[in-house]
Amino acid sequence: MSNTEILVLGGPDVGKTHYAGQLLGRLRYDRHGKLRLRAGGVEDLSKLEEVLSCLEEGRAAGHTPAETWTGIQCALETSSGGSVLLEWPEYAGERLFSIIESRIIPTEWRNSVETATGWMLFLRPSTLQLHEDLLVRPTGLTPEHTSSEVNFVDGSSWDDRARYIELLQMLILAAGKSTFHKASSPRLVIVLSCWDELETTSTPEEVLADRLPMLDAFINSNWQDSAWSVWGLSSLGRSLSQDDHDDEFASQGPEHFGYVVPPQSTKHNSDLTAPVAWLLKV
Ligand SMILES: Nc1nc2c(ncn2[C@@H]2O[C@H](COP(=O)(O)OP(=O)(O)O)[C@@H](O)[C@H]2O)c(=O)[nH]1
Ligand SMILES: [Mg+2]
Repeated sequence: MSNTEILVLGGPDVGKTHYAGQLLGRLRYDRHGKLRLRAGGVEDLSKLEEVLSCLEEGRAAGHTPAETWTGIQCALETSSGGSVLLEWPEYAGERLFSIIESRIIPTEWRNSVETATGWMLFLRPSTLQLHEDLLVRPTGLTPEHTSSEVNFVDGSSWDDRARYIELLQMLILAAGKSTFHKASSPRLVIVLSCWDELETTSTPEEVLADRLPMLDAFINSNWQDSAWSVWGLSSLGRSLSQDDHDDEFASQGPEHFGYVVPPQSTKHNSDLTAPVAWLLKV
């Protein structure tokens, strides 16, 4: 059995945990997906079981506590009969952002960064932090900070267009890769999460290029075309609340909700395992 680790990357509140919960449900029960769980192929899934049982009641699950770092291991079977051992980290997104702030990559990350064969970066377009810049400011307006005594630049933290480039640069370095040639490994999946919030008819590539053009250009110039892809993801298909039950969601069951929008497509596909399968070349 080949041992494959997927490094899940993403800040807080981008939908990593709900995706993991829904993925577990699909791997277990969906016989038509590209990947499924081997019988007895998982160790401790209690963290994800909690998520799934909230969803079964039609409720959203809570936030992953900052001290959590769980590596979930599952043995998977591909639709063509192959097997892979998947390692899936579950952690609070704040830990990822602290790498960029402190410029130190802690040991817990280092192993995964070096050994993972696939990186999965979660971005939630509806909550990106994008500060005003020359490109978006209407022409003819004097920028406020030039006439003020204080040199004020909008926003108190990183602009997400720069943040994720910086993150990828640090990880490429930590993985011991060079950017001299375009990379063929690790394979990279960009997940544009909570796709239902966008109400768009664009392809995932169009949304990435529109919202994060610098990141799109950075990846294009450092990864081979065949080694990276962009997916829309809506794990739940709609927004759920932690307190109110969504009766329709509960009565039909979480397995009937959620979809991905595959690369270069605008169509919904209910196989939530597809981006993972793509990373694993299944
Ligand atoms: N609209 C919508 N909201 C979602 C979806 N997936 C997750 N969410 C919400 O997004 C928030 C963050 O999700 P969570 O999985 O905890 O993010 P994490 O911090 O990255 O693990 C929660 O309030 C979820 O209810 C989705 O597919 N659509
Ligand atoms: Mg979480």
